[in-house]
Amino acid sequence: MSNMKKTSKKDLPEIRECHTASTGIFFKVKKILYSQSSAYQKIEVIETEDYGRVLFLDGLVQTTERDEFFYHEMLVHPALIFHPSPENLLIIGGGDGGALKQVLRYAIKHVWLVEIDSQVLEVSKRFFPWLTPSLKDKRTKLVIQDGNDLIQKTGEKFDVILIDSSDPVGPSTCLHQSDFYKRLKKCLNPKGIVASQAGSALYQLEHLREKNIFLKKIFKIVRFYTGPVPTYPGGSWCYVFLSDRIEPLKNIERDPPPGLKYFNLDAGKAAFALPNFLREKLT
Ligand code: AG3
Repeated sequence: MSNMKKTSKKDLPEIRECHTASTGIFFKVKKILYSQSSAYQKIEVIETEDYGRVLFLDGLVQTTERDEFFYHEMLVHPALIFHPSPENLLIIGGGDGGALKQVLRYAIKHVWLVEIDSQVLEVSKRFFPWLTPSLKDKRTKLVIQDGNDLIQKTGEKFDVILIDSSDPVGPSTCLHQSDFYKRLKKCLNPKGIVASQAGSALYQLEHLREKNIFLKKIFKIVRFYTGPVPTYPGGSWCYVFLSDRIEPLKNIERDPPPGLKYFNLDAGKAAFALPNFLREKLT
């Protein structure tokens, strides 16, 4: 959890996310731009020297101005370049608009963004305006609802579903559980792909191992991939690509769109090559 600490009178205060009882990341706070609790969580936006604006939810770093593209591009582009015809998409979470911005680079028909906390959307519009114009795109259907609830009730089928959740705590807890993925599968077209953020390669290894076990019971193809996110715990982040029909890397259906800062085909291929310690846990 983050906490503000005044180190000395001359120093700027610090905000930190603890990864364990003895490690974590801190940022010197140039300015507190926003700090309020919504019905679901504590929302903080801080202006920092090195990472620009940083969004915290319940003390966990979600989005920084400087490195959000590492995460959002890796979450979105693998699913979008390997799907044969992505037309109807769903993003669960992602109220900062970062994943949506990447999705809208493709000629898709519709994308639903389902965010549980309207206050996250409002805060993002105000403090991360370069991520949020996509909320106004004609193809975007914005729904303020619990994603878990929506997928139980909707009759809609999707080609690609992206899970842009937080850690398995607070409002995101259910988005990491087996029942959620079972329901998700019912909303997926036969050639559908789910890509989900899956957690820290270093600190959430046991959780990843368990996730792999239950996901393999639900989807025929379960492929974890990784990428760096400098401000997330451990710096090395995991994602999971799920499908019954589509094997990643087999058919590249389209080139990634121009103008990306992180993702390209080689970076995409490399991401699926797991280091030994992950391979051991996830096979
Ligand atoms: N979703 C993944 C955030 C996980 C970060 N965890 C942490 N800092 N402990 C990011 C949402 C941004 N769209």
